[in-house]
Amino acid sequence: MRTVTGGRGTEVLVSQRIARTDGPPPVSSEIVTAEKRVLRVLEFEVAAGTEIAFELYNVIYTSNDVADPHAACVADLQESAGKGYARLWTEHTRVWDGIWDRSRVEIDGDELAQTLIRYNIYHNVIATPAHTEHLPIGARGLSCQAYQGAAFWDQEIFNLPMFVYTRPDVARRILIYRYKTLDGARRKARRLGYYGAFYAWVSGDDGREICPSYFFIDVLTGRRIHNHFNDWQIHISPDVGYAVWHYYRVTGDTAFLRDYGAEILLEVSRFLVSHAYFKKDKDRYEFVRLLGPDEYHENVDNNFFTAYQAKYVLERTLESYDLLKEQAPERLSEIIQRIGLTEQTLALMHEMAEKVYVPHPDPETLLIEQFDGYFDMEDITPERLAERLLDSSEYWGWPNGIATETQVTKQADVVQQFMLHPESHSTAVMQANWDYYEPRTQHGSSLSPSVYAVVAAWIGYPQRAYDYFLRSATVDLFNTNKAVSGGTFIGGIHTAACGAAWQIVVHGFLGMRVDPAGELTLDPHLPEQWNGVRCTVTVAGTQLEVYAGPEGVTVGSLDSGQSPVTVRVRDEARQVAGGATEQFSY
Ligand code: IFM
Repeated sequence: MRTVTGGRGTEVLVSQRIARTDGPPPVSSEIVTAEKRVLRVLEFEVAAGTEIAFELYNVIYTSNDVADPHAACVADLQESAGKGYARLWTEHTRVWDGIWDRSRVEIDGDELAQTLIRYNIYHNVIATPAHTEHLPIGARGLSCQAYQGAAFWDQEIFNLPMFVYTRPDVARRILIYRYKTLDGARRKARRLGYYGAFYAWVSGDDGREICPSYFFIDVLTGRRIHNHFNDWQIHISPDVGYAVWHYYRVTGDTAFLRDYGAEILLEVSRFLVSHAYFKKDKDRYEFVRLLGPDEYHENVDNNFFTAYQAKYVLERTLESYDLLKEQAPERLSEIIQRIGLTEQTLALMHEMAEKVYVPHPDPETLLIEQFDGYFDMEDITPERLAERLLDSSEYWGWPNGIATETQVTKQADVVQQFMLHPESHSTAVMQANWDYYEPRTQHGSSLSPSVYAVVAAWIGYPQRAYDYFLRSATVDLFNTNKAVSGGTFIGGIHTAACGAAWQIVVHGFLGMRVDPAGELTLDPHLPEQWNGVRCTVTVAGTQLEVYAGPEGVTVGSLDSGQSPVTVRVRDEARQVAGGATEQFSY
């Protein structure tokens, strides 16, 4: 069956071969088309009381995959039927064994958690177009039409870290997708009066912004609500820059930085320079009229998360600029010429990296204000606020939802920054802010519980972390997230939560990360239900098996030909040589 999509003319071929395995072929075969259905009708002569068996071979290709989907379908069908079911099954199992070998997470002592982590990793894998540099990871994967298979920041911040540490080749391809969609991001920046790259909030395959301005309706009046996810949620651009650097830090892939990453970083920083305002009286740069991750509050100034991401990415851009200047000067000049990077803009990047305003923790309370004026708004819990709803499916956010004038946040925002930059604040600051923001967070986004889980594991709340792990990892199993909000269907598999489950276990409970100096560090804090956790990760090209138990950590390099890796467990750092195993006691 051949069909062509209406929007972009993508050809989709679905082909099938059916063979009876235990008797004569059908006496007739006919294709019947009915409204919205194409049926194959087969007729067999079967003696009463007997069964018949078939083998069905199905092949799907689109013109996104190959130039001639029809030829590819026919060739694959022939090859598959030639191999037969048993051999195909063996080959299929081998591929999956390879995937599990690289992304294994085993939780000892908790079958429920083991099942959940496996289920979530599986969904993160199947949502990811691992084979191509041309497609993003959809926020709902391919599970339904919500969000049109398009990427959000979910891709870089929630789905990708698992691949960075387990299948860096896949992470690289997904980041190259962002490189290939730079033109779409440049067009969006220009359209809105900026320069550089303003990535799409909802990015289709060519990077075009496909987030509508009217996403929800006011269910009380039936009128459309104008949200600004697409033009004010600017953190998407530094989030992509953050992921570029994170990938580079964990893999050491300088060729990627040279060929793709540096240009993304420079274009994102050009955008940041063109967006910020310089406040002369305060001698600082500010980002105003924004939405941070908490989407209930639009049109806010100095959102902490956005400002921190911007500063971090400006600094990393300048670092990669210097790196290219030293190691690949021709490539750097080529980028500079092509994107029109002037000395003046470069100087502004330096100045901004120093002078961009990032809200600080209050010296007494240690609290960080989510955005200007947040602490002055009505202080109420989500549960009490919900009593004000006139209709249970009302949208809570901007411009006139029930949360807009209150401190109730849709999802982690300040705490989200801690998850991405664990080295940026002390445990005391993280704990004070977790304690403050957690009771005010409604978790109206499936992204939110995982963030609270990861940070809870770091600040000495392993059981709270465990509860949030269960909540995040079961979001689609128990249908705990709303499927319809403000009249819009947003159900399906929440792929960000699937990717985040891996992060909760590995980054959260094992405390694993590659620190700015390039060392692999571990600081496990397991919940009481778990005896130990074993996982496989790849750092700087070296595959490692890590086990954290009650007495300590074991790190083994899986091949003697691999380069040594420096591993730090709490205060003790050691080299793990190729093929060797090191034990660290607490
Ligand atoms: O990217 C998220 C956003 O943070 C909250 N609303 C849903 C989006 C897609 O998952």
